[in-house]
Amino acid sequence: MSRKLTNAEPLSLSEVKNHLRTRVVGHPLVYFRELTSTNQMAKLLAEKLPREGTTIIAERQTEGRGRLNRKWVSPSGGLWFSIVLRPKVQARHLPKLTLMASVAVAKTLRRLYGLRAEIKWPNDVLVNGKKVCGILTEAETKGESAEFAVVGIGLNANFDLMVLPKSLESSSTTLRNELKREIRREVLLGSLLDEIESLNESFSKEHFDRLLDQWRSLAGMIGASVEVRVDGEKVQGQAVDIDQDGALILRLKDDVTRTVSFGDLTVTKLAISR
Ligand code: BT5
Repeated sequence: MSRKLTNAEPLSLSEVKNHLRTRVVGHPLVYFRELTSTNQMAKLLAEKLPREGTTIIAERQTEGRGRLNRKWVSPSGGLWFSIVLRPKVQARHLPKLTLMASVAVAKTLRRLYGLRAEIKWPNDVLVNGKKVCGILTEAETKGESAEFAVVGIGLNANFDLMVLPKSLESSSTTLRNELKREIRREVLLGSLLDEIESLNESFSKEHFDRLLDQWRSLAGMIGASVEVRVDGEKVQGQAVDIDQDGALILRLKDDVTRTVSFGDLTVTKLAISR
């Protein structure tokens, strides 16, 4: 007996457009059957076109990338896309775009499918403790100001977990595996772009407090014991909060506080209740 592991039906752009209520994000919306990486293409276009909102989607990526040039596995049936944003904020605020995108993804997965999606600092969205989405923000800056940012979102949507390499099976999930059915990616993409447009409007007005509050209410690891790998060093402690810049605040042994701006986090013991 053979089970179809991926959905071969291409994304319908006209259906996405029917669901889209945005003025900026998703205009234009450009779809490719295959690309090396949507972030790579979005950066190329951002350098040539002055507009904000260009969104690149690929059915599959041959060189999908995570942070530190790690490989992002991107088979067909997933939702792999990148948005060009040009927020008029100082360059130091740009890392918070990743938080913004993670809020958009977690809120949308909760609203559309009733999934208990949780954010894991700094750039993951998890369902049932497993990674369903990763975010990669890359920016071009000029001195203190931001030229543009590309927010790349990878969401494991309509393919079976077995499509991913064995090494990722225990840490990852897909929407299809969680919901036991396929979803309309067009509806999901349209809703995500709507959410991102509205959060990006607040972002551009520097209403970061609202964003950080939403982030806190969706973050699963606050209060948990965690280990963060930062440049080869392992920092252990309790995740207490994030600061104004989106950096993680940890309480170490002896009540010492340490703030980390980037790293890979593993939850070692869940918080009892929040
Ligand atoms: C990320 O990096 O999680 C960011 C992923 C961003 C992907 C999107 S897709 C659209 C756009 N175009 C791109 O080229 N990239 C963006 P990081 O936190 O460094 O996690 C990378 C790690 O996640 C890998 O080393 C694997 O362990 C794991 N991984 C790879 N593919 C995965 C998948 N499909 N699902 C779950 N985990 C995966």
